[in-house]
Amino acid sequence: MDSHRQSVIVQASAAHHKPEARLVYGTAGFRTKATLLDSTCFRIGLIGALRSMALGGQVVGLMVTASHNPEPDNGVKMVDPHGEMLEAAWEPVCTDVANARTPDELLAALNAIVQRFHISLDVRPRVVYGWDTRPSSPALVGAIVDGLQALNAEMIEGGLLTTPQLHYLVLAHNTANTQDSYGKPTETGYYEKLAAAFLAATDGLPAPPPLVVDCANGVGARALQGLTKHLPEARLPLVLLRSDTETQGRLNNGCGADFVKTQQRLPDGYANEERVRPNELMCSLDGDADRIVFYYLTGPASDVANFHLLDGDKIASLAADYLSELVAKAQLDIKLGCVQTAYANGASTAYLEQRVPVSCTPTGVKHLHHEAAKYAIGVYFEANGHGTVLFSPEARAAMARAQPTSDEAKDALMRLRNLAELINQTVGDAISDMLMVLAILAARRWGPKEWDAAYTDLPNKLLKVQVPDRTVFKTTDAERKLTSPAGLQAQIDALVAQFPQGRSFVRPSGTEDCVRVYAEAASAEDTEKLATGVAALVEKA
Ligand code: G16
Repeated sequence: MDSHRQSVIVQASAAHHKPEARLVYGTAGFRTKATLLDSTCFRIGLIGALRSMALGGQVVGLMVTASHNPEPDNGVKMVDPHGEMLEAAWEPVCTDVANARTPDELLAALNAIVQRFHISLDVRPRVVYGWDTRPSSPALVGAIVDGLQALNAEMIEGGLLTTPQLHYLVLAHNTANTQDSYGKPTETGYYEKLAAAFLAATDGLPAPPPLVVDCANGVGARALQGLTKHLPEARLPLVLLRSDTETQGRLNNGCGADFVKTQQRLPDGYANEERVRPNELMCSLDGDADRIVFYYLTGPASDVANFHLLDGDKIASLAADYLSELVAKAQLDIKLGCVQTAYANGASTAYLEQRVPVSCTPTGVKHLHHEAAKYAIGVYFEANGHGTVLFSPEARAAMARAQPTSDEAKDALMRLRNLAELINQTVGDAISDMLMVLAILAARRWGPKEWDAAYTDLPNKLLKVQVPDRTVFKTTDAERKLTSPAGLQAQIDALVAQFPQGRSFVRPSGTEDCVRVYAEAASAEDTEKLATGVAALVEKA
C-alpha cells in the first residue's frame, strides 16, 4: 500500500486501541464481550474493504450481532458477494489482522493480504453493513465505518437488520439490474419478495391460524412488523410476543430459539400469556432472526410434560418429505438430499435416511451450506433451527424446462417453483423458514400434531461445561469424536455403551467460552445419567 494510505490507517487506528485478548474468526465471525470488540470492528472494516477490492469491487457485507448470545456479548461477521459466509481462506487473515499488536504489525498484516490476493488498490471497495438491537451495536458500527473510510470504501448503510436480511442485501446489490436479480437491494425489497412469494405459495390454501411468535426481544420483532405491512392480516395472522427491543437486559433472556431448544420448555412467563393455548402452533426466533424453532402444547402451559418441541430436525423432515414428494409428482429427475450435524436427533436421521440421502457435517451453517450445495435440492438444518433449502442451478433449470403432462404434475411444479422463491437462498432465515413451514402445513392441511407425528424424538440433553481452556478439546468425524484430550473419547465410549440407543459427543463452542456435551438415549432417565456422566468426565479431563 502507498504511504498515504498507510498513514491514514495508522492515524485512524489510534482511536481504536487493541486490548490484550486474542480473538479468533470462527464459526460465527468474531464473537466475545462487546467491550473487547472496538479495535476488531475497526479492523474488519479494513478487511471488508480489502475483500471487496480483491473481488473487483463486488459488494461484501458486515453484520454486527452476537445472535443467540447474551446481551453484553457482540460480534461481527463478513458476508461474501453471493450472500454466503466468508470464504474459509480469509478466516485466518481476519484473525491475523485482529491480533496485530502495533501499528507496524497491523500494516504488515494488511500488506500481506494485498500481496497474497493480488489486490489492485485502484478498485473502489463497496461494503453494506447492518446491526442488531444490542445497546453496544451503534458504537461498534462507528468503528467499522472508521475502518471503511480509511480505505475510501463506498459505504451502504443497511441499518437495523436481521442477519439474513443483510445476506439478502449483499446478493441483491450484486445481482441488481442483471437477469439473475435476486430482488430490490433494500429492506423493503426483502419484505416485498417474501410477501409475494408467500402469497403465491399459499394461493388457494386455507389461511394459517394465528401464530404466536417469540421474537427473543430482538431485531426479528422489527422485521416481522415490517413484513406484515406487505401482507393482508388474514393471510398471515401473527401474535408477536417478547418484542421489547428497548428495555436493556431483555434480549435472549428467558426467551428465544436457543433458550427454548436447550431448556426444552416455553419462554419464561408464557404460562401467564392469554394467547398461549393448547394445540396451536407457536415459534421462537433468536436474537438476529437466523434461527427458528416451533412448538405446541397438549395441555396447560403450567405442566412441562405438555410441551412439544418441533426443532430444526423436525423442520428438515417436514421440508425434505414434502419437497421430495413434489419432485416426484412433478416428474423431475433431480436428487434431493439432506444435511445435518451431530446434534441431529437419532430418530430424525433414521426417518430421513428412509427417504433421502443424508450427510453429516461439523457445526456451523457454512459447513452445512457447502455440503447442501452438492445436491440438486439441498435441505440443511441444524437441530437448533438454523438452516434453509438450496435450489441449485440444475434444479432451477429442470423446473424451468419441465412440461408437466397431468394436472397433478402441473400443480406440484407450480408449488415447487413458489417455494424456491420463498426460501432464502443465501443463508438460514427464521422468517423465510417460518413462511415455508406455514406454506407446507397449509398444503398438507396439517396442524402441529400431524407434523410432529413423523417420528418421536429420542430423549436428549445439551449441557455446557466450563473448562480452563476449551482449545484443548479437538474433534474429528464431523465432531462426533474427540482426538484430544488423550483418552477421553475412550472413556465416553465406555459410558455410552451402558445405555440402550445411547449416543454422546463433546465439542468446544465456537461462540461461547465453554465446552458442549450432547447426549441422547432411549429413556429420559438414561439420557440424564449419560449427559451428566460425560460432563463429569470432561470436567476431570
Ligand atoms: C452460530 C452458527 C450456527 C451454530 C452455532 C453454534 O449460531 O451460526 O451455525 O450452530 O453458532 O454455536 P456453538 O459453537 O457455540 O455451539 P448463531 O445463531 O449464534 O450465529
